[in-house]
Amino acid sequence: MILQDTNVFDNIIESVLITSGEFELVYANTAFSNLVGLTAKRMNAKNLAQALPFSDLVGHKAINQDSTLTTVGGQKISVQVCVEDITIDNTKGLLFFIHDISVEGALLNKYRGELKEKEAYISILDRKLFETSFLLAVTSSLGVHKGDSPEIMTQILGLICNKFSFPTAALLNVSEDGVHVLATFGKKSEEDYWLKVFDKTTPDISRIDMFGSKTFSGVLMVESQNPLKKEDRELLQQAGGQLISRLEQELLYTTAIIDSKTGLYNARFLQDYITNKIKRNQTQKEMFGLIIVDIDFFKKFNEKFGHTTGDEVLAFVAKQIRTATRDSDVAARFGGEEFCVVTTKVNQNGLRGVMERIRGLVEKEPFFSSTHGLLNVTVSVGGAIYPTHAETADDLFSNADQALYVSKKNGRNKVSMFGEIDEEL
Ligand code: GH3
Ligand code: MG
Ligand code: MG
Repeated sequence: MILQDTNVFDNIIESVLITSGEFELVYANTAFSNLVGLTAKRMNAKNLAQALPFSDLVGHKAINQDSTLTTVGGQKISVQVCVEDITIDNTKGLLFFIHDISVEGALLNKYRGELKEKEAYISILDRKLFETSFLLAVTSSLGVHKGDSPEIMTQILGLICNKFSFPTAALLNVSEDGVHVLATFGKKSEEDYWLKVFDKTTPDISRIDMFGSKTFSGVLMVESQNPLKKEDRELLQQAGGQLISRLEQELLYTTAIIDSKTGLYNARFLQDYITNKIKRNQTQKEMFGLIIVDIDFFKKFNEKFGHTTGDEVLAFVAKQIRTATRDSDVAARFGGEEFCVVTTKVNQNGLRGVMERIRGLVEKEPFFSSTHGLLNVTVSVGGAIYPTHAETADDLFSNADQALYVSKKNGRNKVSMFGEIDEEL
């Protein structure tokens, strides 16, 4: 079998090999020579047999076969081989087209790997974006609403339902007193429903415990078709933590400024309030009144009926003061059985009206002690006006107190205004 010195396969990129039926070299192009690492001279039947698994290739008669070529250096190269029977000068031979796929395969694997890595990275970024925007929304909700817990809680539950596609959610508070529903959102708004499912293991209700301090711990409950994923649970816990610490702050603040026996502000709050009011009002000197209310013969309630009844009297008087004043007025328990009220935008006559209303409401409404029945309670009241009667907080308190003293001196259950008491003192 003889082939002309030059032929069409000489300069093509693919490797071409022509052998006799016995796999003896008839022709190999440069590409094949380079691929296998054999010069034309060394391309004998033995070397070729080491390079290509001829029996496998010819036996299968497939047009394209994946195979492995072994180079002279022993390196294995993945190839695709196409075998054809040919006849040259009446002699049968074989034509092999050999395509090196090792580089393509390696590249494909490399790109597949990189693509996977990028996809994983994109999904991590997506998640981070989701988490950050969610937590940001929670933080800004907490920032916008100052001191209005129910509204904040509902809004944050709404945010949670919206972001996680939950149909409904609730926030509960667990304390020594038991379980309380603080807020709900979505289709289940009845408190009873949430209290019922609180202890039960219900497949579509997930419970996320958010521990606050000893005094406050919260539970977020959400309805979701699938069980919560670990990362979602952690994210909700993080958001819940923010909410809880806000509620705790509010609770601490409330405890710091509210008198627990009466629910009115405490003395410290009132003093700060008046001091700041005067400081802010240096130029305009907008008028406001200070009223001091003192329960008459309060010691007797304690002595005759005990401290519990005494405390009930305190709560009763506090309630009457709240009823007699406007929401914008600031009412506080100032000492044992003394109360103060700051009324803004009021003149002397107006202030006297408020004082009289407080005194009258305490005297007229019957007070029933839980253990001792109907008791008579009266209060004495004194008032002074800023800046008419005093320009400092200390003077204002002292003047209102002097007026109160006059009410006491004049027989109790009375009302006196500082500006009108000089001649009486
Ligand atoms: P007056 O008409 O002159 O005001 O007589 P009073 O008895 O009301 O006045 P006094 O200031 O002599 O007594 C106030 C009493 O209030 C003394 C104290 O034991 C009692 N007290 C102070 N704080 C509390 C409290 O939180 N609860 C109770 N039950 N009593 C208190
Ligand atoms: Mg007193
Ligand atoms: Mg008293």
